[in-house]
Amino acid sequence: MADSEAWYKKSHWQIIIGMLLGLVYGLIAAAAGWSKFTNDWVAPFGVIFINSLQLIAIPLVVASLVLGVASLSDLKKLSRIGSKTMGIYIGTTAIAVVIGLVIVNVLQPGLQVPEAARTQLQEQFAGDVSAKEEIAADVQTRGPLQILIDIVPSNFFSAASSNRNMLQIVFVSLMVGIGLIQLEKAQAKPMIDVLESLNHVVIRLVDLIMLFAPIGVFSLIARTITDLAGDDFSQILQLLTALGFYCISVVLGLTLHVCITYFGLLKLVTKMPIKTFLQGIAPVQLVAFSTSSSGATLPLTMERCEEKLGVSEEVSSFVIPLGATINMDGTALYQAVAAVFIAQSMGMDVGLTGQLTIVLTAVLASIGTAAVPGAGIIMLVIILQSIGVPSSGIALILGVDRILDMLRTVTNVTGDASVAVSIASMEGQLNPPNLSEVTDHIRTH
Ligand code: DAS
Repeated sequence: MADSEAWYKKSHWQIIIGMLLGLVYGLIAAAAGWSKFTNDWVAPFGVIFINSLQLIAIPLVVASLVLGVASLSDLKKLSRIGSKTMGIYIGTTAIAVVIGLVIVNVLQPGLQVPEAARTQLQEQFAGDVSAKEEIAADVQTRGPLQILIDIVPSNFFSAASSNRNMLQIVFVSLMVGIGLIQLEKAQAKPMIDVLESLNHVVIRLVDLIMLFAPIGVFSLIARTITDLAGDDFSQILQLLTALGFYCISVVLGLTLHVCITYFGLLKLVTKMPIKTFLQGIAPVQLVAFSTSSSGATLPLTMERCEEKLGVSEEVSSFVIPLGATINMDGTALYQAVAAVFIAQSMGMDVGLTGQLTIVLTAVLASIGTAAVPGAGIIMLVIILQSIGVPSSGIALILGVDRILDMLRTVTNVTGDASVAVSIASMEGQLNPPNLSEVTDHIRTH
């Protein structure tokens, strides 16, 4: 883990430096009138980065969602623990999405985006927006249940041929995963082996794409600032203010979710003081923050839950790995906020149907999100496509994504740990070591 931790930490600073340099370059380019040079020689790298994120979304969904669902086959063995775990995981993720939607609809950070930027975004994504208009036009001529019909493709390959059919791809992946659960282990093994290998390849490709992130982020920020400042510099300040409101919305949502949902759950089903829980998982949260990877943090999450919080090995070894695979409340909440923020910044109204679609797709997407840095924004493509918002709109938020990735990963692992402690308590398998031992140990380490 040390190597990957060090690697992730290094990549954080590279992306943050790319973001700041993009801001500085954009301001200089705008003042020096380098707009054409920027569009010809800098902007393409941002487009390449966005395209690569959209490219990897489909294989990432198929591999990680099918495996995520197929991994539930263990539920049959541990049906009591399994069904409780799944119920709490799905429930807390749905609550996270609702908290995110409430905050982004109340604060409406996207409306802070200046008019010039809105126009620029709509022009920049004109192609995608026409797709949205096409879908909108269809909706007026179709029946009330057409949205359900559209989820079931008649041909998977035609569905996979376009990012616009993400819900169909999610549906087929779910069905394949459910089909695999029905098979005998020996029958399912060949396909699961292939999908596991594909999943490793895709996650490696995500890491490689993220290597390009500092350049991609630099290019996107540079182009946005240069184009914007063509009008006047106050637009830049307004756009940065809007992004600031967006970050505040995500952080507020994550904080509320941890305090309300997780602490509420612990209070409800365990006698463990919140302070003890936080002391027990503090190192886990630090590693999650520094790596942005639930996967890299997983071994430590299990160790701390077993040794410091008294979760039995049986519960910990089932609940926590499952959580790292399918339970990403921080990511789901962030995706709800980001999707509505991008829609607002383009002057698009998501509407109640769209918000309900976000709840469904964000919960499903969190099952399929890989536990690696940047996976959340790749899966955001699904949410945006499902509500007809141009997925290239992620260009707007990429500059601040890594900082939010660190925070949402902390929420993800905090959720896994709080559910593990709760399940252990419900199963009578929670034996917290003597509190003084815990505090003594922490004081001396
Ligand atoms: N970084 C992911 C994780 O490891 C979450 C995300 O990308 O949203 O949990």
